[in-house]
Amino acid sequence: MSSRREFLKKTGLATIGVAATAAACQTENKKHISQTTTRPLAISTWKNGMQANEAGWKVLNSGGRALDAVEQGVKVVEADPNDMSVGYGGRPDRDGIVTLDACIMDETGNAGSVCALENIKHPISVARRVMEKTPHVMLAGAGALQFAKEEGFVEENILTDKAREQWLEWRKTSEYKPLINIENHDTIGMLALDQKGDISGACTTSGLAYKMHGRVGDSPIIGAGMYCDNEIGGAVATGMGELVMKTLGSFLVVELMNQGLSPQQAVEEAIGRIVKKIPGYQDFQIGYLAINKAGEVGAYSLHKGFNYALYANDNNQLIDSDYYLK
Ligand code: SD4
Repeated sequence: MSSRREFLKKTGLATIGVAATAAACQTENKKHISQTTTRPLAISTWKNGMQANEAGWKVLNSGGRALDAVEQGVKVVEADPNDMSVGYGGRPDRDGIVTLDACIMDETGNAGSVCALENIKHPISVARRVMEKTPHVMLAGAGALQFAKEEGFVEENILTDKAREQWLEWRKTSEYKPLINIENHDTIGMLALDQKGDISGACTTSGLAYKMHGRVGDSPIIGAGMYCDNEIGGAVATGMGELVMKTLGSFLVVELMNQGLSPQQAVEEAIGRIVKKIPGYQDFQIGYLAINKAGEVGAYSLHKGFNYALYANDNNQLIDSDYYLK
């Protein structure tokens, strides 16, 4: 056992979250207390996580694999034209092209990812094929599209009229100015713990609206937008990807749990790392979710306004995250 873990054990910090219930954590003094659930559980970023959780729960509740739950869950959001940060209906880059980033990780530590993928509605399923059918982890751009087509995915226009009209409006000024919680924060990151106790995660997005063509964010980067270790837990990130990439946020959260922190302590520490290391962090939103093997859950963001969906104990709930900048 590491000395850090021994220290945490001695001070009782490692077990501080164990007795908390989800209800108790909605109270004012929830600082550092992780919500405890029973398995299975599904947790997803933002309000659209509610529909992802519904689909994921069907898999989990019938004894299915966490990997299938997260894929089925995020696919619902990818197909939804009203979510303008993910898949079909996503906002384009500054040249009017929708480019998609996604990654997935299973309970064995296998991972797959695609980035800057065009014209495919379900990048998460392409990422899964990369994981399962290639010796690689990540395929980019034209190569990812070529692979998707070889695998039978159909090329289609995923730029909706609504997204195109908004982009044409934006082009009048071409001003790129992120607005906290509004610029493009509906990326879906999802984690699941199945009945067997296995953990998987998925993350999928069209990235920041009106980004430079070719820009890739944190979401498809294993360890940045999402990371799972089946012996420890999993984490997902949302928000301004550059800040998450510079701190390798999701890996950091999982590693902090490995050192003995609860999910809530770990996500707060990872936000603290951004605060410490990245000047100007106040101008951006970042949200982290984490789970561990015991079914404890953590959520934390830089700014007010991050919410997430937690499906546990047969109940799907939208919960406001605690945050740093009070
Ligand atoms: C990105 N992290 O491309 C994504 C955007 C996001 O909610 O999460 N939006 O930087």
